[in-house]
Amino acid sequence: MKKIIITGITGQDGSYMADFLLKNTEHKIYGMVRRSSTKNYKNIKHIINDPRFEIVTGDLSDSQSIDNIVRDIMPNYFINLAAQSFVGASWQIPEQTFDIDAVGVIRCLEAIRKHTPSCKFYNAGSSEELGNVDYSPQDEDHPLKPRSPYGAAKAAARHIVKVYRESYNLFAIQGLLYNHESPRRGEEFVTRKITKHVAQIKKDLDFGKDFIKPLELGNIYAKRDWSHAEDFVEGIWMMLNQDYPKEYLLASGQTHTVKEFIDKSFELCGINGFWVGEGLEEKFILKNTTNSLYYDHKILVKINEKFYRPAEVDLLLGNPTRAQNEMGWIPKKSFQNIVEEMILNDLKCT
Ligand code: NDP
Ligand code: GDR
Repeated sequence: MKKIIITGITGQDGSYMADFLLKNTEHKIYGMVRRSSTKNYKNIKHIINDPRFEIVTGDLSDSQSIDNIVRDIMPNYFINLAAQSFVGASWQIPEQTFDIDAVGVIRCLEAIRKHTPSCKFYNAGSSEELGNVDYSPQDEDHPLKPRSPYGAAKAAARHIVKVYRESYNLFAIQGLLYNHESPRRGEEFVTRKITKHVAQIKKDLDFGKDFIKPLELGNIYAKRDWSHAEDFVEGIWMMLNQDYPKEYLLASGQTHTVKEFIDKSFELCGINGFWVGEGLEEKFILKNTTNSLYYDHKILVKINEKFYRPAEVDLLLGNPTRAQNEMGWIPKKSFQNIVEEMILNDLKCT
């Protein structure tokens, strides 16, 4: 039985990674949580009593805690999925973002180098490192051109992972992962924000509520390459189990605007509407299909400047051919499957 440390266990990817490893391996999983006044174990409540799962306390901003955890556990794998992961917030808290997402990676690498250099290390890289892209679809050779403090921190982490790999002969890699979503996605990310709100609108309409609160968004013309998080944790495990450390790009190979995601969400809820206006005045309006004056021309979506970013990444589209051909990675879930699963989940929850 091998020992695996997963950081970011309470988040989307960390919790799916733990599910995948508990199901498909015999290994013992140590999920690292940081201290908080209220426990946020929603994504891991179903595994908390599994005898092969154990919670350990640490924080990527605290080198001593990382060092102690690695020294005490002596893991065979260290999967670092913890981060200040919200791009939009990285302009408000740039120092903290860099400390966790870049310097935090040095803290992990140092602990591994000192205590267990044979441990395989994975760090969560991001398409945000590519930022203002030169060409599409992007591949593993695309230059790093970040547009946010978050992207810059992940790009710095990529360099330091390479430096430790080459200097100390560590199995240390940083995958290049495009957007991936699921019902466990945090509620401020655009996909979950949309599915949660559209599900609420659906319920309000079904129950004949008078006031429908519009969904307020920023740049709905941004294009993203969306996949399902479950497909990606499998890809991460494949990357970690090669004979030699090699970094791959994981993506769906398709791109969609935020607006297309909104349209698909309403369509799946059976709500008809139409777009009017431009720029800050653009709106999605309910089409009256019930002949009821009551619902006519209700605004379902509108633009709010406050959700625009100081610098935007307009288009992301990844080419996953290398991961597919060389590792045999085959993603299972389509764009339609993802939106459907998230909408159904939010209809149950809201
Ligand atoms: P989430 O935001 O869902 O999870 C982030 C996790 O990091 C949470 O468990 C959070 O804990 C933890 N964390 C934050 N700060 C610290 C800290 N100082 N010390 C220890 N833990 C901390 O992110 P995802 O699961 O979506 O993403 C996983 C990783 O992949 C991240 O590194 C992200 O940047 C990267 N990534 C994600 C992509 C995506 O589309 N999802 C795409 C590309 C990269 P808490 O619950 O206490 O806040
Ligand atoms: P992203 O994800 O920045 O790609 O980072 P997010 O869902 O936050 O934004 C995607 C796009 O939608 C636009 N957008 C809005 N975004 C949010 N959050 N809220 C809004 O109201 C809104 N309106 C429009 C954004 O401007 C953007 O263009 C995610 C994170 O998981 C990162 O950790 C990860 O590294 C990258 O994906 C790949």
